[in-house]
Amino acid sequence: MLITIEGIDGAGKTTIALKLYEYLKKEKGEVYLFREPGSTEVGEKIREILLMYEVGDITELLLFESARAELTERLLLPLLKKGKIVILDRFCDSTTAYQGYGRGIDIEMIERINMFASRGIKPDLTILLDISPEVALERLRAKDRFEEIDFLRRVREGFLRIAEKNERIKVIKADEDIETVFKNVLGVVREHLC
Ligand code: Z5A
Repeated sequence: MLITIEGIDGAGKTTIALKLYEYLKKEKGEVYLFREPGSTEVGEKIREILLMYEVGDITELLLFESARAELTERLLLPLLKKGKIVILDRFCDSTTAYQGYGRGIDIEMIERINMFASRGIKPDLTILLDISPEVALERLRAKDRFEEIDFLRRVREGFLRIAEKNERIKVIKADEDIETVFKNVLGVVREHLC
């Protein structure tokens, strides 16, 4: 089973993904937690490149997709074939939301490249942590990070549009306290694991 966690920066994905991982590990035993971009040697190098250099929009898109292809090939395909539970902090929906709705690259083309890089793997469940960019920015500011609000607004709208088109995506309000958000996430996950 593949569970992906999505949302704009500061929505609480990493916090919730880790809590879910710890919970499911206790309940189910073998569970894996990965992040995009990253979780493979090459993927982590790509993350470093993306943090170090300002690159063009197409380069950025292809770097995210390269990290994804590597993660898919080395970890996702083998583990999912064995029936393992995998939690993934961001996946294809992030590319559609950020590079498509955020940067304005053609959505249809992004979806085709997403399919190609992920070898057609579809998450069984996607948790979309939805939060206003204003609240998310406050959280990021506390960590000395600054993002552009208009960009985050477009990305959030993008995520919500993707959710409207996909049954697998469950939208969870992420502006509540961590325990409440986690309880709501768990409710949805439990329904899918039964
Ligand atoms: N990106 C892309 O453009 N295209 C792609 O295809 C992919 C990614 C895969 C890095 O992603 C960048 O890559 C990101 C999207 C882009 N762009 N930017 N800019 P990332 O996932 O590594 O980075 P991020 O989304 O910016 O992560 P983040 O800042 O760590 O956000 P988060 O994981 O959603 O939140 P968090 O770390 O769990 O929490 C942030 C803070 O808020 C932290 O201090 C928490 O303690 C706090 N927090 C969390 N939940 C709560 C609640 N409920 N209440 C109060 N405070 C909370």
